Amino acid sequence: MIEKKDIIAAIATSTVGSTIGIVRVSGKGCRELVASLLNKPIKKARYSYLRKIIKGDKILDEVLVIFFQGPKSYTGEDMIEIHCHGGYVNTRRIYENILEKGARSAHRGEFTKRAFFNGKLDLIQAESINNLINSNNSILADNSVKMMNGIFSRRIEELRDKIIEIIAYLEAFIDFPEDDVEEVSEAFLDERLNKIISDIKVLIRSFDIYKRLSDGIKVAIAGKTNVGKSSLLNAILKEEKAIVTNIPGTTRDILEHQLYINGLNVIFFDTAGLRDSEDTVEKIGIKRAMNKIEQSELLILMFDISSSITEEEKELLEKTKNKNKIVVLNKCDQEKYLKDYQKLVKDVDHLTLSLKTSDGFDAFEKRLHEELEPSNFIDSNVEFFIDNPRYIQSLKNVCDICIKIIDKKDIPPEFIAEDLKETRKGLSEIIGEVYKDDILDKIFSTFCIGK
Ligand SMILES: Nc1nc2c(ncn2[C@@H]2O[C@H](COP(=O)(O)OP(=O)(O)OP(=O)(O)O)[C@@H](O)[C@H]2O)c(=O)[nH]1
Ligand SMILES: [Mg+2]
Repeated sequence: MIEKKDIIAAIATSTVGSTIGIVRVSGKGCRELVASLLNKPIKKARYSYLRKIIKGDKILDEVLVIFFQGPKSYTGEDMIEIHCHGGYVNTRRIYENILEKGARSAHRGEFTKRAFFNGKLDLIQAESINNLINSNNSILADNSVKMMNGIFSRRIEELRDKIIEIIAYLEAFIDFPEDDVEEVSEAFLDERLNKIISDIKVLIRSFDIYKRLSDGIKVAIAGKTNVGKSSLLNAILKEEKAIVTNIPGTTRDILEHQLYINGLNVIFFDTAGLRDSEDTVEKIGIKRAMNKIEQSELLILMFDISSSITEEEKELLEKTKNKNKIVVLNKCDQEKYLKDYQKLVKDVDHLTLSLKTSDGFDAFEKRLHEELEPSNFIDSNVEFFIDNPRYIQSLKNVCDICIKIIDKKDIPPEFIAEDLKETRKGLSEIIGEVYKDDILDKIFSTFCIGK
């Protein structure tokens, strides 16, 4: 639990290289505490005052001070934000002066924890704020904003209300069996519970979208040795990241590089060129390349039209026939075998390219961006997706209990009601209506100080 009477303070912005620093103060009496540093009262709430921070006869900084009167504040209690000039020393000394006046350093996530205890947000919303701050692409950020605005909380409340309704029917029968209260039929129970189970399964499945987006969309670049895979990676990244030489077998292990495309976190894998090799290290590299090709969500399959078709290339094309891929005929500046390759890939949509002259690269990049449209990875019917394993575990437990009730026939209604109360508790724990202190501590310890 929190010490409600404490006034807490924290620097909410980065102290390195930022032009503005924000010091947050929260708790009853914070207005008077900060005013004592300004030698002037802070009269109005939600009003920005330009004030000097004074220590003895010295001016420390000229700052903007905003007072938020509880409950209309982030934490739900009186709060002050001081916007000072940035930099480590300046922000830090203003913060330390606040501590000297009697505030204490806030713990990680303590502002949000207070907001939670003061009913300003539920646990899902609190965690979404943290997810928003930590999101590594704009789709995850958009999802966090939806969660912050309660889209998932409402879904959980609906599920909880459906369960409460069933419990109410069961209890009416348990409490007043002689009063003509109709018994809850198995069919009725099965229908209601099956609906709850299917709603939960949709939610659980949506977590896959999160995993995919947060881990990154995997794109493998593959082909025989020397086709220009590493050259293509460098061209995509617009940086000389991978070693390029005319020696076949230059890339021996998988090179991994990350890029944001269309707001998606995309991981490119440059793989070892495929050829029949006796070299132990190269053989391992080729095996790894094959695994990466299998795991990738998009494959860039490259051919070198300046050299003749190999058996490995024919095999690779066959093996990847069902894969989502972009087929590239590279080295069109030396198109000696163009006709052979065009014949080989006649049934597959393909692009011709020269990484030497950059001919065709714009078209390739356009195609790559089209393949990496977020709509290709997120079903348009998905309103939001679950972005936290904590919810998955709780939802699975609820689902399991519902399945158990359906599967076991002839259970007395008292037992069913008890089981359903467990599911209700599980859902309430997700929102934080009921909670355990250690779970809360664990959740808020992942937050930044000042949030
Ligand atoms: N003429 C010409 N040469 C190219 C083109 N693209 C790449 N190269 C050259 O082909 C050689 C091999 O390029 P890499 O990018 O190292 O090929 P790789 O597929 O990564 O090769 P491995 O790692 O050995 O499998 C280098 O000398 C490149 O400069 C192109 O479009 N035209
Ligand atoms: Mg290479």
